[in-house]
Amino acid sequence: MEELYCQGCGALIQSEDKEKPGYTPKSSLKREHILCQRCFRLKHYNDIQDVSITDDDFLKMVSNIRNRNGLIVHVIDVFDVNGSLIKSLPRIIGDNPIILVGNKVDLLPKSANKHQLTNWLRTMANDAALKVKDVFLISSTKGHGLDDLTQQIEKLRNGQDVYIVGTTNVGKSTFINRLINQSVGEKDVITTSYFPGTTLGFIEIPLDDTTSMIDTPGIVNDDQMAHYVSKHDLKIITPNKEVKPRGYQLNEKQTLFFGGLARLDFLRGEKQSFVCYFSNRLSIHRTKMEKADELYEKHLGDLLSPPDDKTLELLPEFTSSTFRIQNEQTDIVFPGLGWVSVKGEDVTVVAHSPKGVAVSLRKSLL
Ligand SMILES: Nc1nc2c(ncn2[C@@H]2O[C@H](COP(=O)(O)OP(=O)(O)OP(=O)(O)O)[C@@H](O)[C@H]2O)c(=O)[nH]1
Ligand SMILES: [Mg+2]
Repeated sequence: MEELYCQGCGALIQSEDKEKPGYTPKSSLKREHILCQRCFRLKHYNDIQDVSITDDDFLKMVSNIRNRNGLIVHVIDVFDVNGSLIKSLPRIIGDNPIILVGNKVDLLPKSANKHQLTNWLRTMANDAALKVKDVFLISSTKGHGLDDLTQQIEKLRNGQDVYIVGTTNVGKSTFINRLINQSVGEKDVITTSYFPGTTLGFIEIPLDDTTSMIDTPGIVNDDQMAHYVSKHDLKIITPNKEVKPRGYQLNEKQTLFFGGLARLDFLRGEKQSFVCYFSNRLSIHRTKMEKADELYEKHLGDLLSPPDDKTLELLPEFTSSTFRIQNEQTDIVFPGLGWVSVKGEDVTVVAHSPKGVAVSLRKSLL
């Protein structure tokens, strides 16, 4: 019998085990385009079914690219660069050439300077010792920047296959859907969702008679906040439109809570502005540092929410790190949540985040 693959997620179609990827009832196998039950439910009910594939299985699958030839398009999420840039990419894709693509630019404030941002991404790639041929900024949902990128892909691929690679949820499948939509008019061919781990196998979209563009499953980065929150809370912390910067003039010994998922204490320094870039739906709460512990203990889950009850079960305890920032506009990054930008004329802050989601500093993005 011919092997069939789900058009939405790339899983091998089977009719034996409902719990395993690719399950499709026998009655649906006669259709021209086969969609597995999980994709069907995701598309029509936005309901995700967990599958029995481990992070390691995904990594192994994608690492097959090492033994193939093609152009690698490494898609990252500009709202979560630290969480989505894969530093170990060469181990996964061998010495194939790489184009770096910052997706979801529509989430950044319109005032963001695109040229500067592109250079900034190039620096981040350099710092991570990733050699990239070119850098692009796009929005797959809005369609921004796609023409320049596709032209460059065509030029650099040298008649070979193109692999779309990245951490989960950066928008790889949405990007390909956009291209399919532009070329043949069909919409939402590949399954996409705001849950991590949507694509389960390689999905080949023909570019010509002999070569394809290949969607791949997302590489899982354990540091990502997404693994510690409920589906409900994931929706709240994931921005879905342009993020409005929220500025706070803080005196030392004041604290900001980001829901109850992270906390920033302004320990020492002159009064100054802290500009916060988080999903507009995530509430920020200001308080005095001396009252912060009590507030957290009493109001985690209500005033300070998310976490909801489900997230509370998953969420590791807070750990804290102290940072001293001098003389440079700096972002304090809470991976997968957002960041706080400070001018940093000698500022000491203490950042609290769930254990495993490590806070870091970077030169300001905006
Ligand atoms: N705001 C915004 N959201 C986007 C963009 N591209 C994708 N998304 C959203 O990001 C989420 C993940 O998109 P997918 O295309 O499923 O991501 P993926 O990289 O294929 O994810 P996996 O298959 O899990 O690895 C969805 O909710 C998309 O709507 C974009 O350009 N802007
Ligand atoms: Mg996908």
